[in-house]
Parts: sequence; structure tokens; C-alpha cells
Amino acid sequence: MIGKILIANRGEVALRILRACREMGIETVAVHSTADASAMHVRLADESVCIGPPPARDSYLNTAAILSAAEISGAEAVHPGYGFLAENADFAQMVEDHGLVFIGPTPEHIALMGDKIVAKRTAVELGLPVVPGSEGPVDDEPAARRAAERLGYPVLIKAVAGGGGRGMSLVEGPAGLGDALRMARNEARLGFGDDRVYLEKFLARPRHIEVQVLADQHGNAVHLGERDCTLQRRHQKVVEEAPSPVLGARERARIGEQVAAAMRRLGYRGLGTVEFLWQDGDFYFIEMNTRLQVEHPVTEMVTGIDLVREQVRVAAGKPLGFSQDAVRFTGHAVEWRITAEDPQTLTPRAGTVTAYHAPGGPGVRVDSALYAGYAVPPHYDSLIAKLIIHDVDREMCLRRSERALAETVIDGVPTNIPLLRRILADEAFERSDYDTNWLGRLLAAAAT
Ligand code: MV4
Repeated sequence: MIGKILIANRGEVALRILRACREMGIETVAVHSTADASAMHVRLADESVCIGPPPARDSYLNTAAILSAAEISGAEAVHPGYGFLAENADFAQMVEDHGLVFIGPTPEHIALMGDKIVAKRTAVELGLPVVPGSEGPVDDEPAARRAAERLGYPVLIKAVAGGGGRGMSLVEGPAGLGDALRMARNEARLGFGDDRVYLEKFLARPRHIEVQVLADQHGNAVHLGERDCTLQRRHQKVVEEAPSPVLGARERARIGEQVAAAMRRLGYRGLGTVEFLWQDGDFYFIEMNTRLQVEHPVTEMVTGIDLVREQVRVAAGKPLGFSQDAVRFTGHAVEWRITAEDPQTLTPRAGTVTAYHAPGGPGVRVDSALYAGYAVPPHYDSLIAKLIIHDVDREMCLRRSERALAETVIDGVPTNIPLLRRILADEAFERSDYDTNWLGRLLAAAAT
């Protein structure tokens, strides 16, 4: 087994990984920027190493400094968490080249899923349903026109190097295609250094449903059900839940089995999430994430499985300790992402937390690195806490959510808690009927 793990991340996810390590008797090495010298992940780790100045590119993305930290601390493995280097195939390769274990999939699988066209082609080969679209990138306007006529308008132009909603452009009809194509190309070149784009049939009212999978290095793979992440703002997830309110047990088992079988065929190892759009009872693959995800706790709550522990076990070469039959889904879980943001502009806000009270009681989990006196740095993601609520069913879970959000105290920096409580008070949300208008507004804003 692995004796010491370097955690190449910060904030709540660094703490999350630390907790799993502690329970497994594994020593931890924290890395931090100068801005994070008094951060909780540094304080709780067995050892810590400063890896650079505040900007992420000089610290949490500084691969040389991170590998040096692993070297001098005698770490045997690196856990990347999410964001930063988690889906950087070159980093995963460097970690392995240094004789360390990368806690994640192979560099090849990370690279494969990082290219959205290759990922989609792979999904087709693995028998997963995909959104109808152009086969590969469209090279010029005539090719785009032919693809769009075949698919039928409206169509979406997506950047090959995009993902997570970045580099998408909606085309309502043939008149707008030429300009949209040129603009999308330009933006893709500027944003990703790769101007290739492809077309997809536009789904007007989809839900975002993602399937969690776990695979070992011995050919075993299980699915751990799905998460419904339809509630997003500017492609940032705000609320996630498990199970999806729109799926029944039979649909869940069916898509889950399909995904697990696909991962077996791919020879995938580690934790992964296969993202689908879901509309009118049908699933359409959009992309695969080759990392632990922010919203993983809702899956942990309904399955009782510690995903980080399993990640470490399979990275160490252990076979899965349970079969698909042993995976049981109990109750309902919702995650509320609390961010430090300006209530007017909804943009990130830094500042010092003067008072902090985390909610408690049955079915309440808080993943956060906050403490009273903590200064939220301006350099990183605005996520400061995740409230994960579990109860017997969705209705009770929402009531418990309101109770827990109401007793959360974070003074000194403005947060989105009022916004979360407004969502919770919304009847459409209560009925789980919250995709259409919201998505329409979002896409209209993204398209201008
Ligand atoms: C789409 C789509 C409609 N049709 N693809 C957004 C994130 C990225 N992973 C894929 N996304 C979308 N792809 C087709 N063919 C609508 C979205 C989309 C979306 C999807 C799920 C949840 C929220 C969303 C918000 C905006 C756009």
C-alpha cells in the first residue's frame, strides 16, 4: 500500500483527500502558495511545502515545484484533486516518469478524453449513445453547411479543445452559420490555441445527468449511479443531486451498466464520470471527466462509499472490494455550493471571514476549509464550502437543506447563500422542473 501521498491541491478538496488518507493510515504532504501559508490544508497535513507565489500558474500549476516537493518529502503518490492539474495528461506522465503513483487514470486515458472529438468517437465505439453531430471537425463553411442541413437547425458549434460549456455557439438557422463559424473558430484559437470546431444537433431542453464509475487495474468496473447537475449558472454547477429526480431504478441500472461495460472495454482505471445530456427519456454522451469531481459527495451519501479511499486503493493496485450487486442506493442527497461572491454582480469576492458557524445535525455534511479569521484569497476559485444534505427522500432532503442553509453563518465576505435559499423556495425547483427557461437564458447570454 502507499505510505505517503502528496496532495497537489488546496481548499476543501485538499482536506477531503487528507481525511481519507488519515483513515487509511497514509501520511500526507500538503503543497501551498505563499497566499495559502495559513490555510487549513497546510495546518492539518503531516508536512507541507511552499511551491511558489500566489498565482496558480506559479504554484498549484507549477509542475516542477510540485515534483520537487514530492521528491524531498519522500511521497510515493500524488493526488491531484480537481481543477489545476487533475486532467493534465503531461503532468500524470511526469508523475509516473518520476516513479510516483498518479492517483487517477493513465495519461493516455486522460489525453483521450481531453480531446472532445476523440472522446466522442471513442464513446461511439464503446456503444454509448451520443448527440447526433458532424463526424469529426468541420473544416470550412460548405462542410459545416452540409452537416447542419443533415442534422437540422438549430445546431451548436463546439470547440474540440473546449468542454465544460466553454467554446460553444448556438446557430438558429442557415443565415447565421457563416458568421458563427468564423467567430467560434476565432474564439477557439484565442481561448484554446486550437481552432478546430464541430457541430451538434442542439437539444433545447436537456438535463445534465452524469454517471459515476469506478474501475480497478484488474478489469473490474462498477457504476455508482448518477448525479443530476442540471442547475448551473454560466456553466458553473450550483446544486447537484443524487439520484436524478427524472430517472427510475430500471433506467439507472441500464445506463449505469452501459457505462461500466464501456469502461471495462476501454481498460479504464480509477474514478471517472461520464456526462450525458438527457432529454425525453434518452441519453446523449457529451464528455467524460477523468477525475474526482466537486459533486462527488452526493454519490458518497447515497451509496455509503468513500470515493477517495477507493481511488487510492485502486491506484495502489488493489482489486475492487465490492461487486455491482453490493452497491445500494439509499435516500436522496443534494449538494449546495457556497461561493464568496458579490450579491449584485455575482462575481467572486475576496475578504476575511470574521465569524463562521457550520450547520450540523443528522444528514448534514460540510466540506470546507473555512475558519473564523480565514482570509479568502483573490487568486483562486470562489468555492468556500459545500453543504451536502442527505435524507430519506427528495422532499425531506429539501426541508433539511433549508434548515441547514438557514443556520449557516459566514460573516465578513458576502456569499451566494441567499441565492441558494431562493432556488430552494422556487416551486419549479421543488417539482424538479427547472431546466428550460433557465437554460434558455443562459445560452442566450452565452451566445451574445
Ligand atoms: C449541449 C446543449 C444542447 N445541445 N449540447 C454545456 C456544458 C457542456 N458540457 C455541454 N453543454 C451543453 N451542450 C447540445 N448538443 C446544452 C448544453 C448546456 C447545458 C447542459 C447541461 C446543463 C446545463 C447547460 C447549460 C448550458 C448549455
